[in-house]
Amino acid sequence: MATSQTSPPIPPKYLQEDDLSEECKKFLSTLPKEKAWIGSYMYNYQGFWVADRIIQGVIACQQQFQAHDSDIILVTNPKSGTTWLKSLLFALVNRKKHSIFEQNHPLLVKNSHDLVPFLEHRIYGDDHDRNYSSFTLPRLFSTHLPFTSLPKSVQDTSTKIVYLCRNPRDSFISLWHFTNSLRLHYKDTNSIEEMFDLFCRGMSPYGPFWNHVLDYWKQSIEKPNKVHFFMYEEIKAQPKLQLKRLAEFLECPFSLEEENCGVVDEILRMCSFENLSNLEVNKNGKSSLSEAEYKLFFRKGKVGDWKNHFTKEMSEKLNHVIEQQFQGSGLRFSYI
Ligand code: PAP
Repeated sequence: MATSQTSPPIPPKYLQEDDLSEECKKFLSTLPKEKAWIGSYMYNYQGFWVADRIIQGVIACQQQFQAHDSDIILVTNPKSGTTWLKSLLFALVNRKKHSIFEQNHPLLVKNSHDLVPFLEHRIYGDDHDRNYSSFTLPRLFSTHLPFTSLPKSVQDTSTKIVYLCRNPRDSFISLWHFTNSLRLHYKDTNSIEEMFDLFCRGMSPYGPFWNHVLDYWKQSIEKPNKVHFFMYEEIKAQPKLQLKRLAEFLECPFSLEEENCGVVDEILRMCSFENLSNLEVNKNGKSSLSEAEYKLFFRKGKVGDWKNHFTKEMSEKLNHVIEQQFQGSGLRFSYI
């Protein structure tokens, strides 16, 4: 009698590990490895932790990406507000080309990850536009790469870097939820205790979290015209002020007329969690590159959700780590 055999469902692209080149697999075998937050393993490359699926793209962009003087690169630790700031940046920088009052503004039909690509999420040399030459100027990109691992041309040109930082407590909670949602394909989740331990030991994607933040923080002090450093919590608290500062840093300040016409307010409204998370593309769309559902990038969008998850012991442990890692830097994270 024939038995009916069902083959396991094909995993989404973000979980596929078999499309790595032989050369890359060989290289990975020489690196320290640790349990990954989503797939099988993450590897320590140039002092930071990165998933095997991404590493090929990281190396390719380091070798091949050619920055232009007018480029703008948004940098974040994962889950620090990347999707939000990509939207704000796109709306801000392209406001002459796409009026923020336009009925068919690109942000209404596309997720900001499709408008502002991650440098390391594509394999160069494929059939895509190799040097992003079809992009209009100024070109907008993003990356999670630590400062010392950026493609050299980013440092050698007048490319501007916008760094968004978030309270590590909330970044951790956001990351834990996000990676567990992606893991559902395996029908298992990672416990908060296990991932918290990895996070505190610096083993999170692109971590250690603190090294990532501190390197850009120092650069922003040394080169304030090159690196603009600000916090998710600051945008939440003073959105108008922070957006205007960002516009000044990018040398595209708002005119009085724009302010009077409500352009600043409309950009903030357009990019608000409430507006973006309710758009069709963000409710039902997914990334063509990774197949991750866009709705996963909109969870709560709040400051202080960590308090709903941390035990007293977790709080004390992370306070201690934060104190140790950031002491003397001048950087402060609120407990709110
Ligand atoms: P990424 O680094 O993987 O691209 P990222 O966009 O930084 O992810 O993380 C998503 C977080 O930003 C989520 O936080 P939460 O889990 O604490 O809720 C998400 O809700 C939040 N977020 C997304 N869009 C907005 C927005 N428009 N305003 C405020 N927060 C937002």
